[in-house]
Amino acid sequence: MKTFISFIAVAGSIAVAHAGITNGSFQDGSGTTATGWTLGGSNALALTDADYIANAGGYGASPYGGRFLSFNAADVAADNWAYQDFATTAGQEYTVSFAYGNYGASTLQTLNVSLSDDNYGTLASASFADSTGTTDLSALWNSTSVTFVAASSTTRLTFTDAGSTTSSTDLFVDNVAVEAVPEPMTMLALAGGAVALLRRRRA
Ligand SMILES: [Ca+2]
Repeated sequence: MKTFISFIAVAGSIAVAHAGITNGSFQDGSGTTATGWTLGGSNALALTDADYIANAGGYGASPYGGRFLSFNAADVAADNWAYQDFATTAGQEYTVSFAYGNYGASTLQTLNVSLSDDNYGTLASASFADSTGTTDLSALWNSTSVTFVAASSTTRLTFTDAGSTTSSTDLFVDNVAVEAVPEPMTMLALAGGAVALLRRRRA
């Protein structure tokens, strides 16, 4: 029996390496849809650089490919959202990284990010604000991350537009990725290797 449990533990740790977000750069989709994502509210859109350049007077291009997620385009109210459920291993720590930015006027934009388990219990949540707007699609991005510990085999990542200002300003999200945080023993092994290298250099 002990052997059987050990086998499951090893299988679980192998599965962690394959966890990930589908279509984290919003490149796959058609029109205003994005493969792997559920977009909701009155206006959460996966749009292209070309849409913005043609319709909103922007210039440049997203460094994360030609498509990205846009909230409150065309000055509609905030409260829109986008979510995706992805495979996780309970007890494993993960980091969700992404880029967000304020397109248009320099008014406050706020992005809420939450991770929830399969009972909709909140595992982590954070709020990101950007009050510096630009119409340069290549320059508006801020890269950041949120860390959480999974509690079930599926975790839901939700982005919500929490901005109070929507006139002449849009909130963008792109380059979403999830990675398992190495276990403490792995970190110790890596640190041990670094110390050994330093000792070798000094010798
Ligand atoms: Ca993209």
